Amino acid sequence: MRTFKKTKTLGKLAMLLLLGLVAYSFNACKQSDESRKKVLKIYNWSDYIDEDLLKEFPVWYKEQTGEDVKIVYQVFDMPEVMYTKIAMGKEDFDLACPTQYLIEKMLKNDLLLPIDRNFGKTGSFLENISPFLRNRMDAFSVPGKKAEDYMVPYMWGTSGILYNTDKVSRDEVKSWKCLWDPKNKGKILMKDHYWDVYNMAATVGFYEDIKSGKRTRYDVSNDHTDSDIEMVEKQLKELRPNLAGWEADFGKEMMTKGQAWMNYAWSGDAVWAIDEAKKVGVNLDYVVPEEGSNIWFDGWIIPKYARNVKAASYFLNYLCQAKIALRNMDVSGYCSAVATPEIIEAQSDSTIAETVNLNYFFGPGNGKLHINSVQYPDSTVVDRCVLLHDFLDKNDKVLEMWSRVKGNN
Ligand code: N2P
Repeated sequence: MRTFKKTKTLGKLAMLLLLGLVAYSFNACKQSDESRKKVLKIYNWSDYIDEDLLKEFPVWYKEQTGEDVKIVYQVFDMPEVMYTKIAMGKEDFDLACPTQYLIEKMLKNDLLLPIDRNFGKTGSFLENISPFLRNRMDAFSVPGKKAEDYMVPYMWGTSGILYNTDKVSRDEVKSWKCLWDPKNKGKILMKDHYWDVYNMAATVGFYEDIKSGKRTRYDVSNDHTDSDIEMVEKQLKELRPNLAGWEADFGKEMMTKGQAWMNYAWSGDAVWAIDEAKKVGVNLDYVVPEEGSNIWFDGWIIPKYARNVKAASYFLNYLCQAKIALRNMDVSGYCSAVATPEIIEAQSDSTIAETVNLNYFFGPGNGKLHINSVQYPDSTVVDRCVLLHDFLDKNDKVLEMWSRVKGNN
C-alpha cells in the first residue's frame, strides 16, 4: 500500500515535471518563433545587390507596417548548392534568387510558397516588371502551379564571351569556335556551371542542323537525348586542354586584371568588368556569338520552409521600385527586370553612338535607345538566344558527363 502510494506520489511529481517541461518548451518555441518573425533570411548570388539596401529596408518596412525586421544575408556562387539547401529545408531561408530552370525544378518538387501580393497601404510595385519577362514565366509553370504566382523576376541577361580587345579581335569572337582555337590555349576561363556550358557546346556542335532548319536552337538546348549528351561530351573534352581553368565567379575580376583573354561570362558581369577594367587601362568587350546562346532570368522565390513570409514579400515589392532597381543595376552591372520610364531615362546615355532596339522590353517607341547594349541586348541578339529548362530526369546523366569532362581539374 505504502509503496503504491509512494509510487503514486512519484508518478504525480513526474507528471507535474513533464507538464512543466512541455509548458516551458512550448513557451520557448513560441518565443523563438516570435523572435524569428523579426528576422528576414535572404539567400542571394554574390555581388548581386546594393548591400546598403539591406540596412535601409528595415527602416522602410517599419514605416510601411509598423513592424521591426532584421536582415540575415547569405550568398552563393553555385546555384545547385543553394537548391540543395532549400530542398533539404535545413536552413529556413525566407527568400532566395534562383535562375528560371531551378525555379521550375523547385515548383515541380513542391518547395515553394505562393507570393502574397497584398501590400496594404504600400500598394504594389510588381507591375513595374517588364511584360517581356512576365510573359516568359509561364513556360516554367508546372501542372496546377503557375510560375508567376511563385516568383518575382529580378535580373536577366545573356551568356556570351567577355574578351580582351588587345588580345583578341571582334572578328574572332563572332563564333564560339574561338574557344577551341589553339591560338588561345591557356588564356580562357570557363564558367563552372554545367547548365550554361552544356548549352554552349550543344549550340556549337549542332550549329549546322540549326542553320539548315533541321533542329531549332531550343531543341538542341533542351532535348538532352543520350546522343546529344555524347556529342556535348566530345565537344567539351576537346575544349578542355585549351582552358586556363574553371571559375564560378572570379573570372570577371581576372579579366579586369588582364590575366586571361576570354571568359564565358554573363552579361551583367561583363558590364561590371568592362567598366572596372577601363579604370586600369585594360580593354574588354562582350559578344553573344553568331551560333546563339541562352537568355536567362533570376527570380525571387519564397521557400516553403520560410518563417517570415510577410517581410519576404514586402522585400520583393521594395526591390521592384525603379529607384531601388537602378541602385542594384549600378552596383552589379546586371539588367533589372523593372522596365519603367524612370529606368529608360536613367539608363539612356546620349554619348553612346549605337542604338538598341528595346521595344520588346520597354514597349513600343523604344526601338532606338542610346543605351549599353551589353546590359540591354538588341532584339536581334535576343532572337538568337533561348531560355533553358532544367535537365530534369536527365540531370544525373549530364552531371556524370560533366565530371568526366572536368576530370580531377
Ligand atoms: C552574380 C551572378 C548572377 C547570376 N554574381 C546570373 N544568373
